[in-house]
Amino acid sequence: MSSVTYAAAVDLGATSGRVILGAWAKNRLKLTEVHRFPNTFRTLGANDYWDLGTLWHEIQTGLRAAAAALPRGARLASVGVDTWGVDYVLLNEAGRLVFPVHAYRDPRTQAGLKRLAGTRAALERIYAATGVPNVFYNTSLQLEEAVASCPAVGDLAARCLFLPDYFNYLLSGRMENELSIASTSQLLDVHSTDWSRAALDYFHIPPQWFSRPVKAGTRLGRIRGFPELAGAQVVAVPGHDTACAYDAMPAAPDGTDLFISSGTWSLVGFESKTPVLGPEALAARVSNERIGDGRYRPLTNVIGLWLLEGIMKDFRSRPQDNRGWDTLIAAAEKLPAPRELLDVTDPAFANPPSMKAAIDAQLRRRRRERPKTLAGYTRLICDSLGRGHAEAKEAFERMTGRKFNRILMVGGGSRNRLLCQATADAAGVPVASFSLEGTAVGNIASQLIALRVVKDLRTFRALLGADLRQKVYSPGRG
Ligand code: LFR
Repeated sequence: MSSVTYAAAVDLGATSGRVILGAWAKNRLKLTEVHRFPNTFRTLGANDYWDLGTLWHEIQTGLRAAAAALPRGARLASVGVDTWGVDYVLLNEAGRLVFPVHAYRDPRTQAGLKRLAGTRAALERIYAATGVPNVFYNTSLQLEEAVASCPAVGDLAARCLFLPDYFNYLLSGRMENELSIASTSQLLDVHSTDWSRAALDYFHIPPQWFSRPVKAGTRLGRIRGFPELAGAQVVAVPGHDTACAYDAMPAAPDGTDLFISSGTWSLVGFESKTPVLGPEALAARVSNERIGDGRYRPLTNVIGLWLLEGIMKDFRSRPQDNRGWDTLIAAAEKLPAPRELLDVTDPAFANPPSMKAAIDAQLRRRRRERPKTLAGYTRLICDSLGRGHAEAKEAFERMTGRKFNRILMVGGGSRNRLLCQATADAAGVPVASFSLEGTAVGNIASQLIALRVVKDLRTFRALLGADLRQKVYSPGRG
């Protein structure tokens, strides 16, 4: 075997996708972004859809770019795909799409969401069975709506694959459901690694659409359709981007670190051998998602940079590049701290036609003044998210009796000084932010372990941590 192992991570986010080539040599990982592209859903009539053909085209382009970026004579050992959670594809036996692929922000689940929210006994039963709270984007609600609005889909579809599963299928020819992405659905049994019959029945979802999930690290076979990558293995890495991001964090092995993967969503959570369940966990919307090996990642989903990304559309003065962002953040830092913060749990922020209008409406309702400038909104949003992060930490400490001494932050938001500082101030503990492409690193880590180049995740984290730049934000500014 050559002393360098090359692995490609396909990492799809709701607003952008990337293909990253990883080179692992002498216990160090070097990443090269070989392709990046924007992603967005499209609205047709009353519904929102992903443009799957474009996504696949971009993945192909990215993998070819990865092949072209390999040094002469080198071979790609493997490929892995991760995406945002919950969204899925319905296929017939031959692998043909039998239903359009909706985007999770599609409002079609609102009726089901309210129905379940209004039936206390069912809400508690589904939470006890799956460990996942009632959130508008859940696959459970999406599939319930698909079956109810198009009953014929019950006959047409033979399989339900989550998006990473589907791209793995296109790459390898094998249809499998991977565990971490399956755990975002609200259909997996929280006490096993198989599906919850209670949840499938409640949402009227045909159980035969799913196969028993495989653990992350399963090799699916050799890549097909890419002569330039012949021989590369397709590995079912943790298909959920958040699972990958968590895997990449160089956490202390004693469990005293809280994790934030900060991107379009802020995913605040930790690793655990047991799920966090019960009435308080349900009220705090704790989602017991899974690590690729079957353990738990209890987390809460705080709305995240979606607020900031959303507000940008309403300002022509929005930043165009990194320098523009630096200037904006510096201007926001100079402003006085807002007296009142946003209620970031406001459902109006989920998918508004204008984020500024949605924020202004909340401020008006609460008789607060609105900021005058983009910097003012940026300050308000970052401070409000910081408080949201801190509240999630306090709730976890209350529920588990654990104490988190430090917050580790990866993802786009870890580069946002204002957000990191606001989080440290509100939470009262240091925030260590890593200049780390978290999702891609976790994706590649799983491949290296599957290839037996690295022993296990603990070893990977220790090696990575030794090599990583971090910036620590101490609490106390505010
Ligand atoms: C982040 C993420 C979150 C999930 C949300 C919707 O990209 O995967 O973990 O809750 O997208 O799928």
